[in-house]
Amino acid sequence: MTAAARTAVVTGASSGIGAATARQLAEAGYRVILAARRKDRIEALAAELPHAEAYALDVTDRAAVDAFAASLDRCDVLVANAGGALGTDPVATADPADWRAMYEVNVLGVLNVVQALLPALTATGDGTVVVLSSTAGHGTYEGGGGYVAAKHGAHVLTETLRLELCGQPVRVIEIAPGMVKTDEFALTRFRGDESRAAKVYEGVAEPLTAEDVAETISWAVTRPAHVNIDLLVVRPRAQASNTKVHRES
Ligand code: 8X3
Repeated sequence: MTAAARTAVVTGASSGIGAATARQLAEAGYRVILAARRKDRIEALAAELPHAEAYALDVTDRAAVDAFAASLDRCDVLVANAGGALGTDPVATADPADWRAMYEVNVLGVLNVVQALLPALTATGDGTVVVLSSTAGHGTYEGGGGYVAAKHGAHVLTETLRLELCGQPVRVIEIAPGMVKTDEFALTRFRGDESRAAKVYEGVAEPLTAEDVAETISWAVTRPAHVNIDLLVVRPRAQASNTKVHRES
């Protein structure tokens, strides 16, 4: 098997951590399948990379995910990155529709791609699942509510999967980033309100970049097959916990 034949699927590959991961796995020699809803974006990125293809996919649509899986000739690595936050409303007043949407993409979206691709991952004899959770999957913060609950769900899914697959040739890796400044995460959370989105990073000297996180993913994936990085928590130096961030005034 040549290095180029090894295939990595990256969901949420149209921007941010997903796009940066697609780039880095392509540089590492993988054939990369970029999956995301925005076809124009993934097609443009795929055109820049060696051995890359774009596939328009909504991970919350199970029939579409099954059709996607059926279209693949192989899958060695799955990076389940698609996810996101909606709002920072307190539990007392948050919109249940936001909670439902966050559970759909952050938990059921991961479940869908894992279930659909697991047979192919196992068939390679050396498969790797990477789930992008978050530090929100390991502790809470005020206003985090629905996102924290969903990311805890993604963390639990990942831990459970690792237990259940023990003895099979599939590694299960969780990457939990803290504050990452990407083009869209905070903007989506605040529904396009640029000034609220900018405040998330205000005074923080160096939030993580999508490339910083992609490097951790690429590093974990490229360890020898017997080495499973169970959980990698990565934050900027200025962030000591979900609620302690150093801001320069
Ligand atoms: C993003 C980290 O702190 O916004 O997953 O929840 S946080």
